[in-house]
Amino acid sequence: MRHWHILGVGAIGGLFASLLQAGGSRCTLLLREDDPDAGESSLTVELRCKQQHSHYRFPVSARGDSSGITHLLVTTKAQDIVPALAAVIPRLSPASTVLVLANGMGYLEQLQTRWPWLPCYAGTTTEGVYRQGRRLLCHAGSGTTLIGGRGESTSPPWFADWQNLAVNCAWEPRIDQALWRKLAINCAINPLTAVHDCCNGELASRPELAVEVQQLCEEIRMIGAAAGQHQAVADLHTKVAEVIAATANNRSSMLQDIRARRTTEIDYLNGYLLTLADELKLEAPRNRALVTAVRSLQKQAQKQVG
Ligand code: KPL
Repeated sequence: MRHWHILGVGAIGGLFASLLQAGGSRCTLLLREDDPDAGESSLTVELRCKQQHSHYRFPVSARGDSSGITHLLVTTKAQDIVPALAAVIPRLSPASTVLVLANGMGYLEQLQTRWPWLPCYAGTTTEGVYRQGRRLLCHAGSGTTLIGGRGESTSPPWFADWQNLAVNCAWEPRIDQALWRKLAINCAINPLTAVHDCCNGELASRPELAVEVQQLCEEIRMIGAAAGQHQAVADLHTKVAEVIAATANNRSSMLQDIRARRTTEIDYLNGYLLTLADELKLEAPRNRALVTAVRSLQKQAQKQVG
């Protein structure tokens, strides 16, 4: 069993740290210097799942500590991946493994450019987990976690730890396709909920928004197909309608970020699509308008904070 360090101890980070520990791995949480628990030597995460409450105690390490890291799970927001990794880079080596579980795309290229020697893997999950308190998580729905590495058709030895998890987790030889599928769904839902300040279900129940979803799906499908991701965007509108129905009462992560005056993942979602559309010389007016609108909401919200 390997020793995993977890960078980004939100809902997804806390869930997978708990699952890894329950499966027999060692897990250490990496906290930011400004985290209220940064001075502690350990902390407890409570995980509620149906009627069950489980407690997991983890050692804590400040990001700036000096001990080496062999296996790193990164579960920050997409825009925080590079700065968070920069804080622990002296602790990593070419023999380390970095696994990023995040929304969006574009971060793998940034990591590759900045630290070409770093072995990076990526994953995507549909586990439904949210925070009820700072260290109190509710595992509300089971999903699937797909993990892979570009050009790696078979799983490396460390993946055995992930096969021990008490959730559905598989090695995905076509990880880019899986990331693209999740990207396309998030791009069709998240910015619309942020701009219209609505829960996911309203994108289906309000006819004027349902039309916007359909038109946006068509534009995303066109960009995906032009980028060679035909499989990932096939039936996109149907898949998006299914996710909207399954998460009707949810507030998307982007709407939550806007309401909490945090930076959103827009640059790694529709912003990523726009860069691609520009490279492919495609018009993408709907994505462009949404990127502009979300960036401006973000700016306004942050002005109110500062
Ligand atoms: O992943 C999501 C998010 O909010 O980021 C969806 C699928 C849209 C659920 O809210």
